[in-house]
Amino acid sequence: MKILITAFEPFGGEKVNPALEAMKLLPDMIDNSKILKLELPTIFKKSVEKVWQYIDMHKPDIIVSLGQAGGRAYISVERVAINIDDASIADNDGNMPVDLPIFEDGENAYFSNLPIRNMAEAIKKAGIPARISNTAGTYVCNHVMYGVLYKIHKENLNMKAGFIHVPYIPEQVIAKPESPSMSLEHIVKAIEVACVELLS
Ligand code: PCA
Repeated sequence: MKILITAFEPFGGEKVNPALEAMKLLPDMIDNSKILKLELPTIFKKSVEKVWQYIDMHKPDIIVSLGQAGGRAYISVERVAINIDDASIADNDGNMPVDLPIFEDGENAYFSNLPIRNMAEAIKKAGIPARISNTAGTYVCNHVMYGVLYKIHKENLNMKAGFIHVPYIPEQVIAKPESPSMSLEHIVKAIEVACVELLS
């Protein structure tokens, strides 16, 4: 099996993206499965184009995309991606789409086809706060989750895909100490545990 992990570059004025830092620390193999890693630009369209190209070239069995959800205190295993781009801040290329469908010919929403309940439970069992989230937002993370699931549906690909949002890491909240954060070690552990679970 090949698991593709994607993560985004920093955005919104942050110096790091905890999802990207966590991806870098993941091992190259989990449970006999090869872990492929791809960094994505935090840019509408370009991010989806890049992951589509990679999927066509490397044909992973499973795609787990990661992103930062600043303000959340727990690992969020996302249930659903919706067909809307609605940005409240510009992406890293200055785009700020409002109320626009991602793909005119796509469904209103696609559900993750990963075992999200088991993944969230496994992360909690490892001692790390986690829950299923019913919104991946309307920014670039939802855009990529939607774009990958759209491709899987349209091309009838035998692939599983989903999205995990992670909290800020402590160094990001020094100037905003009311914001929750989680250690990078816990975030990495949570993703590893989630991968082991979805392979089981
Ligand atoms: N989080 C943003 C986009 C990139 C990232 O890591 C989001 O939740 O949409």
